[in-house]
Amino acid sequence: MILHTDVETMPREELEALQLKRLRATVERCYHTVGFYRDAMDDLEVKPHHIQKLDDVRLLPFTKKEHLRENYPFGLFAVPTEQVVRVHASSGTTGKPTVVGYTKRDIHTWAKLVARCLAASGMRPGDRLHNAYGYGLFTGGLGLHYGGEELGVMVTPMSGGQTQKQLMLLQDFCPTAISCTPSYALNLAEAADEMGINIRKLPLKLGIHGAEPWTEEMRYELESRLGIDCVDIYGLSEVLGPGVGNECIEAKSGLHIWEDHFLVECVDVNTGKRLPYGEEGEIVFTSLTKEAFPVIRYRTRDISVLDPSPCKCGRTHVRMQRITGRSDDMLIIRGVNVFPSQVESVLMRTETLSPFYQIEVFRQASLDNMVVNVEASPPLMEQSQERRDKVAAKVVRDIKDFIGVTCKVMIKDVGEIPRSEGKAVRVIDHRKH
Ligand code: DLL
Repeated sequence: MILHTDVETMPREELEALQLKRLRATVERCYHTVGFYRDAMDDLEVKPHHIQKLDDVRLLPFTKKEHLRENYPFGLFAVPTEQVVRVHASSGTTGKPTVVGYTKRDIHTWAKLVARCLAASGMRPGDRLHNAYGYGLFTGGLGLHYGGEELGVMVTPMSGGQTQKQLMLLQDFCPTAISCTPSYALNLAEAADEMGINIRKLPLKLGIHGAEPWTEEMRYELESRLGIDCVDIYGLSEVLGPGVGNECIEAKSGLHIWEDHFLVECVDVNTGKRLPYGEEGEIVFTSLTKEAFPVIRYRTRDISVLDPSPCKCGRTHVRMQRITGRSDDMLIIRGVNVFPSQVESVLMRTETLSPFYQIEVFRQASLDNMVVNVEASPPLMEQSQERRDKVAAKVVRDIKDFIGVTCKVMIKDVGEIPRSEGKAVRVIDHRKH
């Protein structure tokens, strides 16, 4: 393993001592510079000096997405705006976006953390990165871009879309790695097939995918279609952007959270109580080094499990299993909790289907109905309607067996499901309209 920094293998005791020092400084600063944090702590009668050990983080109030909205645009900044050199924003589906800011030092810290992610993914100085994450208010494009430059790789700032041009540059610039959402990687693989381009023959050897939930089955699909290794990268604008955690290429089993910069907890979605390692819950982060936009106990709504077991790569930072989904994307269908990623797993294990799918939810006669739209694979397209009906019936049974919900499966023709250029829209919930 080639480490980007020694801190990645720091003994836990030392790492935790560093975290405590940084936690105390962050809480002290938030209390004295951000009215929202001071009020929230005063309400709970917690003062910065109450934080004596790491576990005392539990005493602190949670921060939620709505708090960011209420303080739009710059109300949670902990430095004067003159010291902020960059803002990003995540588009809310309704109303105002949530805005985050970075000082010069934050931008540098971010670049170093993304460089660490790229190194953990297997990239080295001298490699070439084709960056197909969107540039703009979204953190993906610029986040990966600065990280690549920091590591010393040649970055192509391609952004999303223009799929044919992407394929041309993949052939001409010979990148060794591509960064984009997994759904866009799939879109590229399909377009390459259509254009008769064999990506497997190119020097490309690595895909760095995240920004949306994806499954092991999707990893397998992408790895085999593109002939590369694929690793998971995680982050969210409120906490940093990409670069909060990354899988290591050695184990490809869970994302190492860079704990020298983020204190991570897993809590019960309903009660907010801390869960022991190994139990599934909502991931919560406290930033330890952010200057412009520190967060205290930010509720991500991302559902996962923390795994402290030693990793074969030698890194000591805790691993977060792949995100199952967001609590707000979880569908409750007649009392059964369903994440789109669970449906994805079932679909992708069905050979006669293609990996393009979308879920629709309706309410009819006060009952929830889930319809899974999925495309036929090209060979199934050639076959009779009867054969398609049989495949659909099998998927209905598999979804009932694995997820416990009864749904309808509609097998569509190739090209009927919209292709993603960034974060795929997996669910259309007609109950919300
Ligand atoms: O998606 C940052 C990012 C860019 C991460 C590029 C990785 C690569 P936001 O737009 O704020 O930031 O969305 C954050 O996306 O809370 C998760 O729900 C989801 N997400 C991000 N990474 C993953 C992942 C960027 N690896 C939200 N697996 C997060 C599953 C992910 N979901």
